Amino acid sequence: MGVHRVVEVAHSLVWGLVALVHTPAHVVLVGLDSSGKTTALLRLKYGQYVNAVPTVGFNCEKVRAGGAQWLAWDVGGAERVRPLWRSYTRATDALIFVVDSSSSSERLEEARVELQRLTKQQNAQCVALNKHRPPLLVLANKQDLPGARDVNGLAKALGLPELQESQPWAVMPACAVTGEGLDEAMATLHTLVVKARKQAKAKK
Ligand SMILES: Nc1nc2c(ncn2[C@@H]2O[C@H](COP(=O)(O)OP(=O)(O)O)[C@@H](O)[C@H]2O)c(=O)[nH]1
Ligand SMILES: [Mg+2]
Repeated sequence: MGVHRVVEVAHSLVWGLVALVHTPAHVVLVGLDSSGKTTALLRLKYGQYVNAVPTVGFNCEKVRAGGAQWLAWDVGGAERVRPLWRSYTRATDALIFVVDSSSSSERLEEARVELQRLTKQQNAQCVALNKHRPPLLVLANKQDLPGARDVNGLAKALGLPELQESQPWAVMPACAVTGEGLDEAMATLHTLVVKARKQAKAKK
């Protein structure tokens, strides 16, 4: 390898790293209505509790969390708008599926069906486009409420261990109202995103 080539490779490596750290990762928040998506997003944005009104359309905020910059999209979760999730999740770097950890078994089952549908669709899209799967963070929200399930119980109820091996995922506890756990959850997601980007680069 000539000196020029070495410099070239070193240059592209350094800029690759800079891009990894500074380009905001696109992340989409999905989940059933009232799971706390907007509260979590506004908490991340303003560092305090903001009373969220039910989301019409979507919210988009640039936030810093978990040691990274994010461009976060919060899409409504009502049944009639769930088919729209697909358009937002197509080209994202990561997904956050927010769950109300205190919800009834029926509601959790509804969440499981939506989550499995979403990951299946995304899997098909990624295979078609020859892209890697964006990592999935399940945010076990509302941990402050009585009867909230822990992360293991939620992972099982949502069928996370049965997801395809090519789908990176993590589940983290949080309370969007106080902000507890949010930064740790975003740091975990960031680790998965960096890992996925590196693997995608290595494949090229
Ligand atoms: N106790 C508790 N309530 C929460 C939490 N996160 C959100 N909420 C409440 O749940 C309701 C729905 O929240 P919202 O963010 O609008 O849900 P979205 O429909 O998923 O965007 C609101 O009344 C929030 O104040 C949490 O961690 N704990
Ligand atoms: Mg909302």
